[in-house]
Amino acid sequence: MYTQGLDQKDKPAAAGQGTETPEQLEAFQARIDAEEKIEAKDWMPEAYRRTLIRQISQHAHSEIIGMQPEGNWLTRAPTLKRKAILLAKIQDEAGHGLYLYSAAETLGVSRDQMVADLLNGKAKYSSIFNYPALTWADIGTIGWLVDGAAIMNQIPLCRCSYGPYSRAMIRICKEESFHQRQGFDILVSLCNGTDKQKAMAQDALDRWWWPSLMMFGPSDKDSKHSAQSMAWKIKRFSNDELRQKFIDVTVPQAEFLGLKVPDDKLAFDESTGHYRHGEIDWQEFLDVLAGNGPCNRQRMAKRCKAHDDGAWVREAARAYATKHTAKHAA
Ligand code: BYC
Repeated sequence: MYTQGLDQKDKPAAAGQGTETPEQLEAFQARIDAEEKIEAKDWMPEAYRRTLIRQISQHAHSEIIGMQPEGNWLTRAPTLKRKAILLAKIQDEAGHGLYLYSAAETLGVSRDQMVADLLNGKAKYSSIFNYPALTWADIGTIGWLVDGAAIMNQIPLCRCSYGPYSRAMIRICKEESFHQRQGFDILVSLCNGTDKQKAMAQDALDRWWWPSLMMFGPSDKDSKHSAQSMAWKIKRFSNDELRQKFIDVTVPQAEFLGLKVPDDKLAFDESTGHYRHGEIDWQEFLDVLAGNGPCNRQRMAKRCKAHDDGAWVREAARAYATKHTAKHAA
C-alpha cells in the first residue's frame, strides 16, 4: 500500500523520478496533451500519482476540518431557517471530504493512512480553517469569501486530467455554489440591517479578506508544485491567476454590499481590466502553515478527539462486516 511520508512530500514532484522509461513518460504526456482522462487502472508516473495523493488528500482534510468554524455557530444561528441551511452546508462539506477520500483511494492510498497523516500532523489542510469564526457575520463571510475562493480554485479542477478527481469536483462545485450564495445572502441581510449589523459585516470582511487571498497558495514564484502540476493538467491556472480572478469578481460584490475591502492599495487598472492590490503578508501564511495560526492547535485537538470518540463506530462497522462476510461465505 502506498504511504505518504514527509520526506516525499517535501520535494516537488517531477516527471521521471521513478523507474519509468523516457518512452513511457512521453506516451503519458501525449495522453495528457490530447486531453484524455487518466483513469485509476491506467499506467501513470509515480510522481503524478504522488502529486494527486498529496493534493486530493489535503483537499479532503480541508473539507473535514472546515466543518469546525461553522459547526461552532450551529447552536447560535439567528433563525430556524438559517440553522437548517447551515446544517445542510456543513453536511455537504462532510460529503465532499468523503468523495475526495474515495478519489484518493483509487490511487492506492488507504483512508486509514490519509487520516493518520492528518492526525499526526504530516498532511496539510487549508490555512483558512485556522482562523476563528467570532460572530454570525463570519458565517456569512466564510460562505461568501471562503466558498467563493474555493469555487474559483475548484471549477478548473473539474477539468483535471485525473478522471476520478475531476468527476468528484463536478458535484462538489455545484454544492459550493449554493454555499457561496447562502453566505452572500447572510451578508445582504446584515448590510441592509442596523448599523451594528453592518459594522459586524465590515469587521468580518476585515478579518477574512487577506486569509481568503492566501487560500490560493504561495505566489507563483514560490509555488514549488505549480509548473509540473500545470504540465500534467492537474492545475489549469496558476495560484496568482486564480487569486486575481477572485479579486476581480469579489471587489464589485463588496461594493454592492456597501463594504470596504481592507486594502488601501486596491485600485482598478483600466489598462489591464484587473484590480491592483496590496502585498500579501506571506509571513502570516507561513506561520499558519507551520502550525502557529490562531486556531491550529484547537482544530487538531478537536479532530483528534472526534476520531477517538468515533472508535466504537469503526469497531462496530468492522464487526458487522466480518459477520456479513462470514454469512455470505457460508
Ligand atoms: N493552505 O506549490 P504550491 C474548501 C501548500 S476546502 C495550506 O502552490 P499546489 C472548503 C501546498 O500544499 C479548500 N497549505 O502547491 C471546505 C504545498 O505544500 P506541500 C481546500 C497550502 O498543491 C469547507 C506548499 O504550500 N482546497 O474549499 O500546487 C468549507 C506549496 O504550494 C495552501 C483545495 O485543497 C493553503 N492555502 O497548490 C468551505 C483545492 N496553499 O503539499 C470551503 C485543491 C498551498 O508540498 N488544491 N499550500 O507540503 C489545490 O488546488 C492546490 O493544492 C493549492 C496549492 C492551490 C491549494
